[in-house]
Amino acid sequence: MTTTPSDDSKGLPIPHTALTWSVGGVAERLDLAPSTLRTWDRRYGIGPSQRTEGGHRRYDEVDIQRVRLMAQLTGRGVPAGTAARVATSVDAAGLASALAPNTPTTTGGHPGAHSAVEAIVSSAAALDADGLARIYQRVTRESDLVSAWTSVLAPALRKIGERWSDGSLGVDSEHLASELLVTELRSLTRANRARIGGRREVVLASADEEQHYLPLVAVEAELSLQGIGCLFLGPRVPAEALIDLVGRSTPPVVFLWASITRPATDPLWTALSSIERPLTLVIGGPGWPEDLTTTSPNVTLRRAATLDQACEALTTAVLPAG
Ligand code: B12
Repeated sequence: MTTTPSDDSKGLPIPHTALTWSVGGVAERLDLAPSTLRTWDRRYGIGPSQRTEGGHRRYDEVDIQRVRLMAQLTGRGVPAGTAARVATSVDAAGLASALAPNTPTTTGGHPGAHSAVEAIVSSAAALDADGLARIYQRVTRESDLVSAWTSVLAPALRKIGERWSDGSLGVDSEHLASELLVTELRSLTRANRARIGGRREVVLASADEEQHYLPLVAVEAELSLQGIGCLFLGPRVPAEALIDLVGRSTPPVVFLWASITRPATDPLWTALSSIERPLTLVIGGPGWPEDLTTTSPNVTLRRAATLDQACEALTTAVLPAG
């Protein structure tokens, strides 16, 4: 070690300093094995920006914070290759903000939400299927599902959507990220099968021509935790088929999702007027118009803005009062 700067507080702007550290010094400071530091340098380029004349590694403050971020991400289960891509893609300011103890994020409510979102998006961009599966598993087991969805999974999906839209991430990444999330959420539902038995009390469907259905899978998983089973119809359910189903059989509780803006004259609303038995219809997603009402006396229409609200409305409709 050449010298020991006294201030090592996390999250402060990283000082530009001429002071540099040896492998041993960094290892001691960050509580890592020297061999780990050498491996990260050799394999992933997470190393010092300088060497002594004799070829010894010399880390400056920015190098050290990059190693710290690498250690933090791998410590949370992010695969080393993906963590390295994240750590090398940010500059000094990005490192300071990623390492800040209470990084303000748009997510909140889940430990490490900000870096989990980043890790999901980076793993999707890198088509790192194993890494994604591991992060999803960790995130869904670290807190309750509603928090995990609201703070991490939905923000990550929105970010993936933005990156797809600006052309910086391919549709292959979008498919991979959603497929693996479906797998993870379904494993939660399967784990609750015994609690549900054979009951199917809520119909889950996406609107006509609507391909997005991930929120249905999240609702299915959350309801399964509460012992409520679902009839999962999935994406692109024609209005007539849905109305026919709820007209002739149980259950009379339906959750309907739309991400894409619905047509001004949605056939569903015409079809709903023919319903002859009581139906609770909960709608969710940005595709529905603001001012939706139904004239059918048999239909109770509820709008849910969040996963939590959707599950609350569905549970209330299914479970006997009191
Ligand atoms: C994954 C994905 C896909 C996958 C879907 C896989 C699957 N199994 O569902 C695939 C690749 C198939 C796909 C296809 C398409 N997609 Co897409 N897709 C997405 C992505 C990344 C996530 C979808 C999702 O699950 N969203 C649900 C939550 C996470 O997001 P949200 O609805 O914005 O959340 C808000 C609320 O709904 C609420 N909320 C969040 N979670 C929940 C849960 C519940 C239960 C409730 C009630 C509320 C709620 O909170 C948020 C704050 O307001 C979104 C990005 C996005 N922002 O949604 C794009 C996105 C929806 N897709 C988009 C597009 C354009 C398409 C395609 C038309 C592309 C194409 N040209 O083919 C097709 C759709 C064709 C069709 N007719 O449906 C656009 C839609 C723009 C628009 N409004 O018209 C988006 C927004 C991407 C973008 N930024 O441009 N897509």
